Amino acid sequence: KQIPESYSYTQYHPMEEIYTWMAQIQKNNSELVTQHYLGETVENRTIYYLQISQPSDKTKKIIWMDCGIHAREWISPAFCQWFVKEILQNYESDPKIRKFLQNIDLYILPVLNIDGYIYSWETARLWRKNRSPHMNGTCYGTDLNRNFNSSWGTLGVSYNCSSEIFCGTGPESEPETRAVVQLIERKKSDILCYLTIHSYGQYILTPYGSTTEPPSNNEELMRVAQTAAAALTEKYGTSYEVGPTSLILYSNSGSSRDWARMIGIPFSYTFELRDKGTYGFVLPADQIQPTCEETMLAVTAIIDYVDQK
Ligand code: ING
Ligand code: ZN
Repeated sequence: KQIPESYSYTQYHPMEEIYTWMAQIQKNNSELVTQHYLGETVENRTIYYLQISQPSDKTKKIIWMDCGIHAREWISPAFCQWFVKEILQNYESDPKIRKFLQNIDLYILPVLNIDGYIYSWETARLWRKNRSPHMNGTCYGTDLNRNFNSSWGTLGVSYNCSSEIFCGTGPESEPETRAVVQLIERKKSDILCYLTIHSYGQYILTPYGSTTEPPSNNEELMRVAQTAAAALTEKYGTSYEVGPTSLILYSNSGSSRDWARMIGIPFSYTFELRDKGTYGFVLPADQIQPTCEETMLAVTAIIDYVDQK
């Protein structure tokens, strides 16, 4: 497979370069990768996701992974790109990849909150939300991870548009949220697993964040996440905690992970990548490689498990 050779996976990239990267990945790997339109942002930028599919007539299950829902969590888009690179680079040599791709298509969204990501690069490094204007343009941004239709607006949110956790004017009020929801709703009977990548804190979070009532398959969800975390730790000793947000952190409503589980996707997890607060959102570029390597092991463990289902 052909990975654009000049692209550095150990640096953070501005959005323009990620757009170019996506187009190149599809062009160089056209038998495996398709770039699809997902929707548009508040500021009318196009959101794309990459579909990695081995050619065959079989109907396959889907694993969804989104990155860059929060603008300042730069390690997240870096991981989605790393993940795509690893799959393509190892496709020929690793029979495990070819085997799970017989049953599974990968849908990878490198950056959902594109407007926010650009704003974080150009104006305010620690910007979190999208860039929707409110109150006649006096305050900006909805927290996209409070905007999904999962007990929307009830817990761990704010109705004040200047808050970091402003949940929006209603469930799915934001075009970025609706873009994800429309695709996932259309494909949901085929989606086995929904992964959403954030930072920081070193957690694999299980549903739910909005209630302490466990999902029906809680035991299995926990067991798979524990296995994934153990695989991750084995690489560099990085410690991860596993559990439902509502128990190990604090409750919040409107997250994409809760929503995905609530509409019936059996496996739904939030990853909170490195670190535990030393650098926080501003994780130095020299940690991109080890972070992505260890996270790759966790995600692969989840894929391997759901493939056996
Ligand atoms: N964390 C997620 C957030 O949306 C979360 C998940 C929720 C963590 C509640 C802790 C408590 O806030 C990040 N980093 O965005
Ligand atoms: Zn986040």
